[in-house]
Amino acid sequence: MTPATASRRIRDCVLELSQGDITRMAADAIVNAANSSLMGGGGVDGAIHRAGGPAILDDCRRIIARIGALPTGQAVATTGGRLPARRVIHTVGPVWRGGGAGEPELLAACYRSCLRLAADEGLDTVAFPSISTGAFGYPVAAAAAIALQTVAQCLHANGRPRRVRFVLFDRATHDAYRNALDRLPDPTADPA
Ligand code: AR6
Repeated sequence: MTPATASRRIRDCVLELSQGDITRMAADAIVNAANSSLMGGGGVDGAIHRAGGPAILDDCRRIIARIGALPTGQAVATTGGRLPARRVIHTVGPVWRGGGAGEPELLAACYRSCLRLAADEGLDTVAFPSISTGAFGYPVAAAAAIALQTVAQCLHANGRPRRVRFVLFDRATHDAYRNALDRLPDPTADPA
């Protein structure tokens, strides 16, 4: 596995960053930044379906037949198909509409939903892309701060999964997450 470029220990867990292609990650689960249809798309969604093969879409079709559509902020899990990851956790990030339409809360809900599902399935290592900062237009510095704070709070509260890695595709996104990690408040500190 590619070495992490930065990391933070929280309880017995590790929160870490790397730059690269999430479809190559041999984690228990990788997260997909999907849309409510779960029928695939561009960006990381397209890459995951291409690399993982049709078994992922078959599972998505069964889920959509049951629930209709996946609401923003929620998450479901499918097989990883041919991916090195065993499972794919699909979540739907908010479309950026200027910040006044509940986007921060919905983005945080994505990360919480994915980590809750991972804990329910007993998955120890989870890799996230930068949800919503591509086609959905969420400004990356703001998204990075929410992503890392939310994951850090979950790890502090639950002590699992043991390892959470953000796999950031491009240099600018990686550097925004690196800055946000450097500024991450201590999750054990009392709020002022
Ligand atoms: N590995 C890691 N990150 C990637 C990869 C990859 N292989 N490919 C792209 N990214 P986006 P969104 C990064 O657009 O904004 C889709 O069509 C990308 O550079 O994939 O949540 C869905 O079907 C960016 O930093 O997701 C939805 O309709 C980040 O992943 C919609 O786009 C997220 O970009 C979701 O938009």
